[in-house]
Amino acid sequence: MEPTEDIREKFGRFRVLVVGRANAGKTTLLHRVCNTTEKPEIFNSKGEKIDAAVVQSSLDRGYHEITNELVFGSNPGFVFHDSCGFEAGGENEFKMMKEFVLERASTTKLKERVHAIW
Ligand SMILES: Nc1nc2c(ncn2[C@@H]2O[C@H](COP(=O)(O)OP(=O)(O)OP(=O)(O)O)[C@@H](O)[C@H]2O)c(=O)[nH]1
Ligand SMILES: [Mg+2]
Repeated sequence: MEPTEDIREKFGRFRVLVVGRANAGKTTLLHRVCNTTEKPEIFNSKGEKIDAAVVQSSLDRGYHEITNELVFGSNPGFVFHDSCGFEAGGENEFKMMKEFVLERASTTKLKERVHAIW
């Protein structure tokens, strides 16, 4: 077996964190790369599915829980963490992102690690 296939088997799904300025188009980009207009399935950090209606109102406001996992049916091999954009002068979003990255960069479980930051 090729080494890359070997490691893919270990982490199962590729985990990507998306960060950037508020309103930059991060969420739109996720839909584009997955080539879909469908709504992603959203799971909380415990892996429990979240009711789409509950998150919709918060999605409209551009607020996203960084620990939530977004999975598009068209691309089940990818898990996305869609972070809340950084507003000028808003330190809180940046702080939450930093904490999340620090935790997920050091976890020994390859499955839970953030594999790429976009
Ligand atoms: N003109 C133009 N508008 C875009 C583009 N990408 C996204 N938009 C629009 O920009 C707005 C913000 O897009 P989002 O994808 O919600 O941006 P976001 O980075 O997820 O925003 P936050 O989650 O609030 O930080 C929406 O109204 C999009 O329709 C683009 O490439 N060109
Ligand atoms: Mg967004």
